[in-house]
Amino acid sequence: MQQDLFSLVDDSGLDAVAGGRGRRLGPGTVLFPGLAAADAPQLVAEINGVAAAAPFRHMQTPGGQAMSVAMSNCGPLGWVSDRAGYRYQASDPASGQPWPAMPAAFRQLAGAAAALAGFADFVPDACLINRYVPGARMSLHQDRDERDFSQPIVSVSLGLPVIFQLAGETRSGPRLRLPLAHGDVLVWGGPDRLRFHGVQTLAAGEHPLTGACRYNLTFRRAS
Ligand code: MD6
Ligand code: FE
Repeated sequence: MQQDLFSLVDDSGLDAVAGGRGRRLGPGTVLFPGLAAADAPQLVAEINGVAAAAPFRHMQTPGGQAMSVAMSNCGPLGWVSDRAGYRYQASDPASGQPWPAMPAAFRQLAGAAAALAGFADFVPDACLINRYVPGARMSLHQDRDERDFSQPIVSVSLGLPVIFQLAGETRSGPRLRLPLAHGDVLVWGGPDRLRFHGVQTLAAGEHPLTGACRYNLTFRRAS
């Protein structure tokens, strides 16, 4: 009863998920503002550890252009792009070595966020780490290099804020412009799994934990 009265005066209750910790943005999309903020110092330390073994690099698109976002990976599989195309592979092409192990804190955060969004038993086997500096962007794309589209994706933003664009299953049509800030976790899957999305150009700034950059962790079940 209390709940019903409250919802009359607070619209935000209508799309609340997981006791108000998440906000539903689509049938399979939930944003958890600040969910990773408390863990962020540890997450950034783990990123630095991964990057010591598998340094950030600007991969080439299949068309031969260097991407503005610098990338690394951890976990059994890593996402790579080069003239041959996009794919997942178990070794870092820069070193020939396996990607660094996925830190337990990464796996736990991804599994917990997916569960809060209603995707039970998500066990990622790939974590792509994106590093954006001012001027970097990611153009509109679909994530479709994974084998099983019934598995969700968990995306964690750290450091400088950015505007994330969310379209439908075609490039054209209306786009939601979603600000993503430090510690925000976005989970999507189910009917939203193939939505087009992109990241607008990062603006200059300084973040106390990451300096002049934004990191994004994208957790996926690739195999
Ligand atoms: C980024 N993220 O936020 C890039 N893809 O830097 C993605 O491309 C992405 O955040 C699928 C699901 C969530 C994402
Ligand atoms: Fe993506």
